[in-house]
Amino acid sequence: MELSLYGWDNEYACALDRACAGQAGQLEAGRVTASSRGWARVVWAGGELDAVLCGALLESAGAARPATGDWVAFEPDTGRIRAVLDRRSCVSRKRAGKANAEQVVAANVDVLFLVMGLDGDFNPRRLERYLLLAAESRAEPVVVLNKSDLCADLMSRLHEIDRLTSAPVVVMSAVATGAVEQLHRYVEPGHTAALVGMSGTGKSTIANALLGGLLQATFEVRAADSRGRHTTTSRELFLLRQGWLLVDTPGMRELEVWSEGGPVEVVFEDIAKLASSCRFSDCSHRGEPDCAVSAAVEAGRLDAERVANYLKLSRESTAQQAKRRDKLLCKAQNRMYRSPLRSKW
Ligand SMILES: Nc1nc2c(ncn2[C@@H]2O[C@H](COP(=O)(O)OP(=O)(O)OP(=O)(O)O)[C@@H](O)[C@H]2O)c(=O)[nH]1
Ligand SMILES: [Mg+2]
Ligand SMILES: [Zn+2]
Repeated sequence: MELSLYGWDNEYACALDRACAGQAGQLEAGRVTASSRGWARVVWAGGELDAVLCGALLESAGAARPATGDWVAFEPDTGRIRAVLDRRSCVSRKRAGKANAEQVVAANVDVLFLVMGLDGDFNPRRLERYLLLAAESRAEPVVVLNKSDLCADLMSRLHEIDRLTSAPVVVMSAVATGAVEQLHRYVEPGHTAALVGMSGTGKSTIANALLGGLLQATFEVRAADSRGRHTTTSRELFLLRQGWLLVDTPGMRELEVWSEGGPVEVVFEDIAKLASSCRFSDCSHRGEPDCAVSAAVEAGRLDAERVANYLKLSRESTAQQAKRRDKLLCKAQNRMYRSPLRSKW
């Protein structure tokens, strides 16, 4: 298997060198095409294998484990994964439920197709959330408005989306012959794209149309060498005939972005710009005097719902970071408490 087909380049080769430093024996590099709790399917120079996590990697939590799209260093003779190579980008969400934990949707993604239906699924506020997911991931977003055949007021919806992002917007009906071909222009050969969006927006329909006859062929190969529990995988990386790689992901019921902070202002650049002219630097844009954001809403230049969503996503991001800081502080305190130095104090 030629690894460059899967996106291998010099930067990853350097990452492999770093990962190999101090490791006994020869490690090989491979890319994860599917993964589950204790194993990962890996393509490498020697073909494809089901590799296993071991040691610290097996005990590590969520984000440290290999995810679909990751490059890993593994022992070819035992199939043990020793390290996950530094990620170039990482699409992450907050794990559903109460725990403040990161869940990696896909790693090393260059282009993120944000798929939204033009039917009842259409929701600009949700798209803002997905744009934040993209900004946090370091992948380039492309908005895919699917099911155009089910939409009566296409122009007004397009206008609404154009106002909230400068990302490219593709309109299509994935069930129409050849419609998905327009996606090829957004991804270079050797680059990786992922489809994300709510359940039922047509991600797998798009993936199948892109894969064409190849999906069936790929499936047959996998069926021949898969063993029971490994067959049902949630996220898989496919190599397309056009030379780029595609990850189809399961629809998300709820999406809370795993946020590092800054990108909220990137996604809501218009509001952030206005906010810099508010009288108070810590203006909450909720009725303070000389608030430039409220003034823009009153003048009809800015959508009040967009402002509300900006405030909501900012709050979520701040709360997440505070929880993470508390956790780190708590860990540091525990370490100090257990430290032998403490007895000397
Ligand atoms: N009318 C119409 N139906 C579509 C279009 N794209 C997909 N569908 C249909 O929408 C339904 C859901 O499509 P899927 O591709 O399974 O959706 P998904 O996003 O993969 O859903 P999850 O896997 O649950 O996240 C299927 O019945 C598709 O045939 C489209 O452009 N127009
Ligand atoms: Mg699907
Ligand atoms: Zn303000």
